[in-house]
Amino acid sequence: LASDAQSAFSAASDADALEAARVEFLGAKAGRLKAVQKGMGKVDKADKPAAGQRLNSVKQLVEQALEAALSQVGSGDDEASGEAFDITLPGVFPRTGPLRLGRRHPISVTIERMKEIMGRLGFTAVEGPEIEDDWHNFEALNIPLSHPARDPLDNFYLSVAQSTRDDSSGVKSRCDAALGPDGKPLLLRSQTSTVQIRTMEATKPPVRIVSLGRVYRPDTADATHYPMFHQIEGLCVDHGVTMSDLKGVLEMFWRAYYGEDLEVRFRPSFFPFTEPSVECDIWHDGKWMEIGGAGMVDPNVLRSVGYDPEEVTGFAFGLGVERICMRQHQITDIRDLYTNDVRFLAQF
Ligand code: FA5
Repeated sequence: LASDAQSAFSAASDADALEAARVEFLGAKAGRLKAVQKGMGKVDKADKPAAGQRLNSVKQLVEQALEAALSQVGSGDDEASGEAFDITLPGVFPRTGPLRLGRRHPISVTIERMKEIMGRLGFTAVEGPEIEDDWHNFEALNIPLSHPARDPLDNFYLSVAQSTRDDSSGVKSRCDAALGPDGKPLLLRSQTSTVQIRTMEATKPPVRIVSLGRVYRPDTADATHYPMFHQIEGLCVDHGVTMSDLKGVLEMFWRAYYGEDLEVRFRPSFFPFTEPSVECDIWHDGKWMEIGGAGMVDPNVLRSVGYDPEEVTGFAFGLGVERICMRQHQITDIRDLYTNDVRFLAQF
């Protein structure tokens, strides 16, 4: 087998022929060496170590012969034959196959694009933590203790698991709620509105920020829902900010993002942290798809961060990044974005 391989490799006059010979002898599925390897199962137990050693040394010989032939083909006789070497030809990778370039995930591209557009509208990008405390996810956002949004069924609360060994009864495990410095439960943030609070606590008005990041909810996955998704949050607080500023900014954002006039509708809605509140839908796949909420920042929220609602007013919005990306690329199922099938992802 080794001498067959040596003759085949040295007879190969170009890279294609050498690759064909490599597949014949070293191919991972149907190579001749593989066939011998498969036959090892039938060898008597007593003969196995010797047969294994023999197989390894044959494999080494075949690989060395390939190496030598590769350097021959690689060194190329182009100069000798007078042919010019064309550096624009695709590379030949006899053993690995062509190397494929990776690309950025459509959600990452969407996020960068949104940041850039909002930046042009004067909004600075800021970030906030994904593990949040009760104050920033609920309390400061005017979400009282009794509000259903705090329900453990609607949030991923964190817990700390502890195992202790005790002489009489062995290992004991217990699971306790993970608590923040205020003694209240910590959770994975369920909305990026938390960043509104963190920003206002740290800065005096005027404020004009945008925040893009992951949020988590125990929603059952379907065509438009996923338990982890991204939101884009916008906040603008200043003297005399009105609802028409909100509509104007959102309309400019749509137009810049989609490069067209979009069918958008605003519906009256309710959020504890905005008053009045609206829900925003866009026309997608033959029906209205909800993409986010918005409204005028509730005076209680302004007070909770030490702002005076008599002095300043503000608007805020929070939109689902996946849904905006789906509308752009005509993606009909959000789950496709997270199955990590490269055949799907390579299309963007
Ligand atoms: C909120 O999260 C509010 N914080 C938005 C807001 C911000 C209102 C500021 C007012 C002022 P809502 O729960 O409706 O709102 O979520 C906003 C958007 O996130 C939805 O419209 C939808 O586009 C997206 N979304 C919600 N749940 C999911 C999910 N499970 N999977 C994918 N996208 C989702």
